[in-house]
Amino acid sequence: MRVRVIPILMALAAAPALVVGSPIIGGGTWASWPVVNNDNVPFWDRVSSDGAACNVGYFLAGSFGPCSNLKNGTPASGLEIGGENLEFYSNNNAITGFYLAPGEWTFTLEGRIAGSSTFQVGYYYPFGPTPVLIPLFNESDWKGDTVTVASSQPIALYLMDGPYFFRSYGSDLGVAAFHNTQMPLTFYFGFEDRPQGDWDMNDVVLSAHYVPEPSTYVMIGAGLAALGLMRRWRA
Ligand SMILES: [Ca+2]
Ligand SMILES: [Ca+2]
Ligand SMILES: [Ca+2]
Repeated sequence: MRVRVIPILMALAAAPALVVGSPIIGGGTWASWPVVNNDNVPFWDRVSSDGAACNVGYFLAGSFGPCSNLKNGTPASGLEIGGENLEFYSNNNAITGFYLAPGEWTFTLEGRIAGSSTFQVGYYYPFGPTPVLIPLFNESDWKGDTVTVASSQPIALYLMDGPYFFRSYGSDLGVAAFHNTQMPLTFYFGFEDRPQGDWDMNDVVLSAHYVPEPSTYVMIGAGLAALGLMRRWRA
């Protein structure tokens, strides 16, 4: 019997990823990395007013810059996390709404490229009765600064700069989501900051590490305990 139980235990050990699936939820799917060439396909691969190789795709994959609106605290070479392993979230290459699954999200400020000294980026509860904006970072924060959010509800992301406002779910869409297939619980978010802007999505870039909410582990723990009882009962 032990021979048959061990594979089940191994499957349960891998269960957090299986139970959760993608914690980026909305009307899209993960699409493989395109040619990054400023041709408007997909939606974030636009000519940036910051320079010839300055949209969020260049920032993530490499060959980023030189970009005229590079702010202090933004890496001049981008993140260089490898285009071949990247995917982006969309519906048929179009900008697509999404929110983030409940759990623990640790956000890191990776790029401050907004042509502004007054931006604020943060999160809100997209299904709450009252939209409350909770800031994560602003112009006084630096690349590498982190904030951890533990939420039992889904959250969505926003960027606000004076009268300009974009969010990841609902109307005013202006946020793109990415991940590296080699790092299944790490995500990247690129923001646009102007309705009449260039849609290069490089104006603020966050990375985020996700830990599923504790109830997921409670369920898995209960499953493991039940298996342990089964093994004892059968022995
Ligand atoms: Ca393209
Ligand atoms: Ca822009
Ligand atoms: Ca920009």
